[in-house]
Amino acid sequence: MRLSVIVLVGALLAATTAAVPTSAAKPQMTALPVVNVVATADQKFAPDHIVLHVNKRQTLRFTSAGGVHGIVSTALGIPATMIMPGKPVSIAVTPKKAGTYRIPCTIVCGPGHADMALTIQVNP
Ligand SMILES: [Cu+2]
Repeated sequence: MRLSVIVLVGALLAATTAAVPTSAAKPQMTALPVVNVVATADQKFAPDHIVLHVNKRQTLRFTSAGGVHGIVSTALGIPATMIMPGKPVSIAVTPKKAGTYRIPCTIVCGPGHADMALTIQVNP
């Protein structure tokens, strides 16, 4: 009896999985890959310099390897965001203007805080 129930559940799962179209439903992959930025425990962004492009949407994924950090950039449309250990945060950015943007850490996080900054270079 128990074996037949397991077989039945297995068959139902297989039928459900098979009913989902896989190839036809996939959208064209036009999005850029995610750029991962780590806020380190010794008050640095790693990498501390990234390159984006005008009018190209890019997702930045921030994680903290130690300490609480923050970023904000009105010029790039990055809202005030806290970066905390165990809580990765993703921000979509579509730069409008070429240039070099220095984004300092917004939360006092340790002795290296004053020098902690992410540089975003936006190319045409
Ligand atoms: Cu800081």
